[in-house]
Amino acid sequence: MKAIYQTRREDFMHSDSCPYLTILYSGKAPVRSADETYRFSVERNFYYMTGIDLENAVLVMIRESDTKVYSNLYLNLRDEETAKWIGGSPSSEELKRISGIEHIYPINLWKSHIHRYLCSHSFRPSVGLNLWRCRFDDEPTQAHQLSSWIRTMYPEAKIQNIFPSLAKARLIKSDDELEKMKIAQDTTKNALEELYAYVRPEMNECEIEGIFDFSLRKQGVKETAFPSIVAGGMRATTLHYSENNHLVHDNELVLLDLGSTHQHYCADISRTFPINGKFTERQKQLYNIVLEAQNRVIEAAVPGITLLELNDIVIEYYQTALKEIGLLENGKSVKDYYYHGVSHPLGLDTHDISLPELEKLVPGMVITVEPGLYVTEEGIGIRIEDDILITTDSAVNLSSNIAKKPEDIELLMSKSLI
Ligand SMILES: [Mn+2]
Repeated sequence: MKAIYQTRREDFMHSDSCPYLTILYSGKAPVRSADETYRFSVERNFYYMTGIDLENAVLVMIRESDTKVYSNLYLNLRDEETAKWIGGSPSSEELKRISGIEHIYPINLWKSHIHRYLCSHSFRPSVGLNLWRCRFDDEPTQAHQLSSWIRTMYPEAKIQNIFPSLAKARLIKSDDELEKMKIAQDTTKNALEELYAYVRPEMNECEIEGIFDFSLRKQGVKETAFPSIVAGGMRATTLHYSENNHLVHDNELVLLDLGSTHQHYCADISRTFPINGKFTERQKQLYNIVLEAQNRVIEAAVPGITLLELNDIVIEYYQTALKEIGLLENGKSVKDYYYHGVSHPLGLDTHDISLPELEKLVPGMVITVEPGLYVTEEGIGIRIEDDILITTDSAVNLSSNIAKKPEDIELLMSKSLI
């Protein structure tokens, strides 16, 4: 049977305007201090094409013909001496089995190999590199450095940025990817239920975060999708609050924005709950407005609609709902209480690879739906976030098992573990 990654590479290399040669790096762990590095996190496009989670590796894909794609993997398998210090690496048989790549070579050979491809053809070779950078002042990546090297050494070669093609490919999730995303949902659900049964007033946010992490570890999950947000009371009105080190007092709400992973596929869930296990009437009133906004967006999430249009649904509903409860007085408008987008693509990255022109829903896409409401004058921040699969019919809520009705959350919180 063909490895799924082999089919993926073939589909990618045969897609429209794909270059003759494509190179992806797995990346390496950044230096932390002295001889320490941060934990390695594989470059997701490399992982998407190989299923291999090792640093300092290079994938070279070559489109030999309209039907044939050659893939070479370059990396150093650890020798016995290195293994004594940091453990062994998977065997080349294991790497071949996972990735479907037949040709595995030591890393020092890869530039001499591409030299052959770049020099031995009558046509002008095109080389695909991922030249994307998040911010204009980010350091050049290995791909940028390679691009400069190729431009100098092989001026006849044509460099092509494959970021748009990668975004298009990763946007639509295969069944295999959806399976992994569902597992990340399940472990998130279990950890949240454990958290609900454990929390108490006067608990520190970092302890609450610790319960979530501990539950994930018990389920064999080492990696969260992103640093968890655990924000009590007023702090929940800071969208990307990251301190997680304050006590949460009786009668306050806690906003959680967190997620588990499975083989790097992310869950991204927000839930808001009362630290003492019981919503006040006012908290419930505000909470139900957010919940209703979320339901409306999920219902509208069908192919053809844009992420911006989904956000307009929230704003339009809030115009009426917030007015009814007296929040839109004294010159206040919806944007004083809601100031972010409702949705982003989700996958191997939490804010998954995307392009502005791809922000129109198509079947197979997974997006978050996360309206919020931030009432600073009352010290209340609420966000409810689920992960949604777009299909040709109605949207499928991948997080539907994770409690979100106030009464369901209260029930889980009444099951005390201590
Ligand atoms: Mn999100």
